[in-house]
Order: sequence, then structure tokens, then C-alpha cells
Amino acid sequence: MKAVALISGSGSNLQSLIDHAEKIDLDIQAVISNKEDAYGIKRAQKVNIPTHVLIHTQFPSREKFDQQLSQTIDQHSPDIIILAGFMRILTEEFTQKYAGKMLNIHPSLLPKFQGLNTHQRALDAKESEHGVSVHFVTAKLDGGPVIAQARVPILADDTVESLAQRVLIEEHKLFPKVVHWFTQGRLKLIDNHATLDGQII
Ligand code: NHR
Ligand code: GAR
Repeated sequence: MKAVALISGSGSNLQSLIDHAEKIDLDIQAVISNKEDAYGIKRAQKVNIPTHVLIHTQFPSREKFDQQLSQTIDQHSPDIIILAGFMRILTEEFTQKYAGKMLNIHPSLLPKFQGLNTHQRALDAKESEHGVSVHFVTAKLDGGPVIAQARVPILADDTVESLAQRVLIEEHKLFPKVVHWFTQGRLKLIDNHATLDGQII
């Protein structure tokens, strides 16, 4: 299945998808970054995946940025759009255009800690566990239907870095698994519910 991945940073989740691509029937046609120094661009180049850099600050509005993003995505006619550490909020128009075809990985146990700085906020809230969620992207920021989660303990001496590292290990396992459900046609967004094999998750 043809995919386009959107990134903003290191791209370790992108790397995990690249590493699993063949066995999950994923054909990553292009990687798009809104940051020109994102290390994920290099990861894509190493395996000859075409890359595009669209720097959001060079656009007069979110709408214009998203229009260019959409045009760039459509050049590759993907069946799935994967947000792998993509850090720009998308307009309602954009999310509606790709409804049911766009997945995001978010580093918290949604609905807890939507938005940014999730690891710091989980530590500040003295949570005993934390984790990662994969969800369908809708206009509602980090509010689209959750598909799957993985949990990790929070340890007494955790820092943002140690906790983020523990969560990332789970991210790298969970995302390919969920993407595989999608490429197999098992995972669908129906009436704003995530469904697996026709059952609401
Ligand atoms: N867009 C929509 N409409 N819906 C979602 O669910 C989205 C989305 C865009 C990105 C990822 C999300 C995350 O997993 C995501 C989900 C960026 C921000 C943010 O505040 C928040 C959540 C997410 C991504 N971005 C700032 C902005 O002004 C910029 C922050 C920065 O550049 O560091 O866009 O966490
Ligand atoms: C990951 O933890 C991902 O869940 C998170 O950023 C990190 C990206 O790492 N995503 C967000 O916060 C989305 N706003 P990576 O670039 O190494 O995959």
C-alpha cells in the first residue's frame, strides 16, 4: 500500500516503519518534513525514498501551508498518510480531505495529555504510568478515535529523557502493528469510530 510520511524531527518512528515496510506491505513513496534539518530526511535518503521540505514559516498562513502540503502529498497518490512525529497542527479542511486515511502516533495515554510536552506533564502529574497512542487524525487535535495504546511504568528517578526513551521503544513496536492492520484493510474509520475487522475498538 502506498504511503506518505510526515515528519518534523529525528524520524525514529519513520525508521521503524522503513525497517518493517516489506512485511507490513507498506510502500513509502515520500517523506515530507516541515523542518529542513530533520534527521528523518537523512533516514529517508539513505533508502532512496523521495523527500520534500516545506518550511511552514515560509507560508503566509496555515491554510496556504496545508494547501501546498496537500498538493505535495497528492503527487504520490497515497492510500495512507502517516504522521510520524509531525509537529504542525493541520487545518480542518486538510483533515477532512484525508479523513480515514491519516494516522498519528502520540506520546501519551490519550485522552490524557493531548498536545505538547507530554512526558514532562506526566511526570509533573505524578502519574504511575505513561505510554503511547495511535489514533486517526481528525480536526480535533489529538482527539480522533484511538486505535491502540501501549503502556510503560513511570519510575521514581525518571527524567523526561529516560521516560521518552522508554515510551519510544513501545512506539517503534506499536506503530508498524497498527499500520499493518490498515494495509490489510482491517482498520477503518466508520462514523468517527475506529473499527478493526468491522468491530468498534
Ligand atoms: N492536526 C489535527 N487537525 N488533528 C490532530 O489530531 C493532529 C494534527 C496535527 C498534528 C500531532 C500532535 C501530537 O501527536 C498532530 C495531531 C503538534 C502540536 C502543536 O501544538 C500539537 C499536537 C500535535 C502536533 N504544534 C504547534 C503548532 O502551532 C507547533 C509546535 C512546534 O513546532 O514545536 O502547530 O502531539
Ligand atoms: C515521538 O515520541 C512521537 O510520538 C512524538 O514525537 C516523537 C518523534 O520521534 N510525536 C509528537 O509529539 C507529535 N506531535 P521520532 O521523530 O524519533 O519518531
